[in-house]
This record gives sequence, structure tokens and C-alpha cells, in this order.
Amino acid sequence: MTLFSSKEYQPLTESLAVTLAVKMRIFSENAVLSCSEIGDGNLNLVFRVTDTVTRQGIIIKQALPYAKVVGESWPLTLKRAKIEADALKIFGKIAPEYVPVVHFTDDVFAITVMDDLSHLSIARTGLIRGEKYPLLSKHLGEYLAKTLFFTSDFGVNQSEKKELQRQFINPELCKITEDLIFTDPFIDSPTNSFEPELRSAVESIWKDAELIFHVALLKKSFLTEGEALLHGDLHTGSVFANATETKVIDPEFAFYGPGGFDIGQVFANLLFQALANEEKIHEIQEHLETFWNVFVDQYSELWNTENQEPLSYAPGFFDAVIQKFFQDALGFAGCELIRRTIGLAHVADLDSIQDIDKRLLVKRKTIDLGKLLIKSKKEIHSIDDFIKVVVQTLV
Ligand code: SR1
Ligand code: MG
Repeated sequence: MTLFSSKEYQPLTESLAVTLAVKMRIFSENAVLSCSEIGDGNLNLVFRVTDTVTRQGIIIKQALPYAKVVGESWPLTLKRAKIEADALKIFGKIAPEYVPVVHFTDDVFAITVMDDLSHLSIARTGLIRGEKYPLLSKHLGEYLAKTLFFTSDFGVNQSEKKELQRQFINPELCKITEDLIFTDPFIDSPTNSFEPELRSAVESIWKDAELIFHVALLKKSFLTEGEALLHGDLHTGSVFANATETKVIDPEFAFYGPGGFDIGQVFANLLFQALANEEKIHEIQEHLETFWNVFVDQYSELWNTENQEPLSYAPGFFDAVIQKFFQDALGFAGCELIRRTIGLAHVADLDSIQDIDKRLLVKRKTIDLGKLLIKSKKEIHSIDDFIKVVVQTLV
């Protein structure tokens, strides 16, 4: 399809997004369309085009050639739009109930057109508002069990997996994670951002040789272990939800990495809610338990019924794989807790706390929990141990 007269990339405006929707013939010929740019993430433009009568809509997402959160001084590859669309298609085949349908893509314009999810809320925003998502953790457990299994050497032919690995080499976006999660928060980097009152807590991170040693090992794992096709940025802002439905969006950071990274991001981003609101500890505890237990049950089922690895029956092998996911996830969760508190890209769960004393207290606890998870992950053997550590940090 020829999109516009120009064959060169240009950022969409609301009126160009409507022109595109008309050309795609998604709506009826006489439909009167409205459009607004609704993107609130760090990187992309997101347009919702709606039929003003039926209220049905579509989403047109476009990558910008720079990081929106910083500006044009931080150039970013447009190839990430293709990575994201390809990942959505693969994850959509594996776990269709949890992934929006992709209707159209254009690599030159870095555009992905997909289902409108406006009947759902961004999970982070909804959780902050106090909304309940009783199925969120079960759905995320199922989603990750399926995507981490069916893209790994256990769930896909091992040659096909290597082809996928090649397709999802994603150096520019991985570099963002390497810097913003594993490097910058642990050194005195100009990208860091934190309240001046936190300086001594932050400097104690930079001086903590044992902590830096463990972070270096986690970074090595992120750099070198191609276990499965990861979402790569699975925080609660990448999830749309309501009481019955969950959709995982935004896999532009997708690449072959350690499965515990996606699991750890879910752990950490649920934890922000408990850290910010002590009264939510039971709700978040249930989410953490359900998420992990569903993940293990589903992964175990797939391991026993769909395994492509002839040696998978070896006694103790499954338990070792699950234990590795768990301990990696704790360490990665610790890095996510710290980087969202003192690094470049923060989370509204913490930053929206208006009372400065409360915000500082919560952020100090977040840093403490992050350090503990990174350093002590090998002493935390079960989800019950993990919950105990969280509760001890909160009191
Ligand atoms: C410059 S990008 C900052 C962060 O936003 C994305 O969602 C990722 O989490 C990244 O680390
Ligand atoms: Mg994102």
C-alpha cells in the first residue's frame, strides 16, 4: 500500500493518521473519523483513530527517530518498529488471548496498526488509581510461561530457534537496557535522576563493591544468555487490563535473553505498588504468588507435553531450570527497583507520591529492597521466602 506521496519517513500528525486509516479501508467509506495522539511512553507516537458514530477504533503506533523522553539529542533506530511488530505477531501466535492483533505494518514509516484497546486501562495507571485486576497475575503467568517456553530450545526446533535469534538481534534497544538498568544507576552517570535528599543512599550504592559485583554478573547474563525471546520491557505500563482481560503491548525491546529478565520486571513493577501503598501488601502478595505459581504450573505442563529436548526427562533438570528463572528474576527485579528510583526513567507509582517525606521513605525502602534482592537472591529459595523478604522491608 502506498501510504503518502512521500516515500521517506515522516512523523505522523493526527490528520495524516486519519488519511492512513482511510487508505487502509478499515472503517466504512462514509465514516467520520476522529484522531488523537495518546502516547504517554518514553519513545513513540501513538494515535487512536475512532469512528465517531460506532466508537470503534484502531491504534496507529509510530516510532520516532529519537527517544521522546530525552529529545532529538538521543537518536534511536526506526528498526525497532519492525522488531515490535514481528514480536507481536510471534507472541500473538503463541498466546493470542494476551496480545493485540497487528493489522498492518510499514517499515519505512515505522508504523504498526493494531487493535484499539481503549476498553482497557494501562495496568500501572489503573493500579495507581486503585483499580483491581483479579486476573492480571494469572494472565501474565500464562503469557510468560507460553512465550518463554515456545521460543526456547525446549519449545521450538533448535535450528528454527537460531533463526529467530538472528531475526531479533536488537543492539540499539538492548544498549538502552544495558545502560539504564545495569550500568548508569550503579555509577555516577549524568543520566541518573533522584531527589537531592537521596544522595547519600545513592552514593552508598556506588561504593558497594559486593552489590556492583552481583550487578555485573546479572548484566553478563543479560548480554550473553539467549534462553528465549523476551518481551524486554515488561513493566505495568506495557500491559493493558480490566477485570477480565489482559493484553501485553510494546515489545520493541524484544531480543533473545535470559527468561528471568521478563519475570523480574513483572515482580518489580508489582512491588512498586506495595512499596508505595503499604495497605496494598496483601493484594500485591497475592498477585506475586499467583503470577509465579501459574508460571511454574504452565511451564511444567508445557515441559512435560511439548518438550523438544531429548534430555529433558533428566531427573532434577526441570527444577534446575525453574530455580534459575527464579533467582535470575529476583536479581533483575532488584536492578529494576533501583533504576526506576534513581535512574533516567522513573515510574509514576513512586513519583506521584505528593508528600515528600513519604516519597523519600518509600524510595529508600525501594533501594534497600533492590539491593537485598540483588545480593541475597541465592538465599531466597521460594516465592514464600520472597514474600517474607518483601514484608520485612516494608515494616
Ligand atoms: C530512553 S527509554 C527509557 C525506558 O523507557 C522504556 O520503556 C524502557 O523501560 C527504557 O528503559
Ligand atoms: Mg515501552
